[in-house]
Amino acid sequence: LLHIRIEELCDSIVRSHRETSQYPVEELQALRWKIFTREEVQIYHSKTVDEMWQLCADKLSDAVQFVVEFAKRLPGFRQIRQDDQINLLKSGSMEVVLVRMSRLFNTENSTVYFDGKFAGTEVFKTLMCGDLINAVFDFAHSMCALRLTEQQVAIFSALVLINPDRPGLEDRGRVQRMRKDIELALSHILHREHQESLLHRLDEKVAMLKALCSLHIEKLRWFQQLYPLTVHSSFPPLYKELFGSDAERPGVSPP
Ligand code: 4D8
Repeated sequence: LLHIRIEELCDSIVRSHRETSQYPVEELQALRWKIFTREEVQIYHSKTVDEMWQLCADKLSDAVQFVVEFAKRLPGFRQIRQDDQINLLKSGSMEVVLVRMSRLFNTENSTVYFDGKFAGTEVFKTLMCGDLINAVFDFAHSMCALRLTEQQVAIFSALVLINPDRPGLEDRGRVQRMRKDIELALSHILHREHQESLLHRLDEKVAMLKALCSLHIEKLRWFQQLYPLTVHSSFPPLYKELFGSDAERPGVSPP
């Protein structure tokens, strides 16, 4: 009986992932030859720092929107208190975006699908955060090396999001219970495929994700100091809501 329940949970998580993954895997294979030309890369280089940040914040915000939808479709997520749901998304949505990025990463030429074609690190030069971009690309390489199946990516994404260790959770117990089930689902599929060794390697990825997200926030703080008005007037509200400083975050008015 427990077996059937875990199977059902796996299927449900995979379905949520598939329905919100933006690009089906089959479609991705067909896109791999589309790479930015030198002339097109020049267009990105001719943008100003704040124009390029604006473009990336918009793209990232779109990707986050799909992760929010993924979360909402996970069995049990809607039963979590709303403030805890927001907390989990604030701390985990960027991490899931980066996990998802590995599906759109071509290790043969170190490019990622961005703005309609495959882009190398040079496309992001004008962001002025080479260290973040290099670290994100390194992470994508190391994720791809694990050769996860779509099912494994789906369940790992759920695991990243449903994390009872996030600071500030009000009802940690509920998140813990949901987490336990996802852990069971993950060990169930890994056991079935004789890939228990992946468990340890995925733990390493969780640590890398944490570091990448702090770096992203640090870069945003830096950018916001230089271009407060761009962030204030032009960045997507969802991006500000999830990653912005308190001053930029709407809805938390004093009593
Ligand atoms: O499916 O939504 O089309 C990255 C952003 C991916 C950041 C996006 C990005 C993705 C992080 C733009 C800027 C990953 C897909 C496209 C846009 C995730 C970097 C590259 C989605 C998967 C690939 C393809 C810069 C999409 C890390 C950091 C952010 C700043 C605002 C400077």
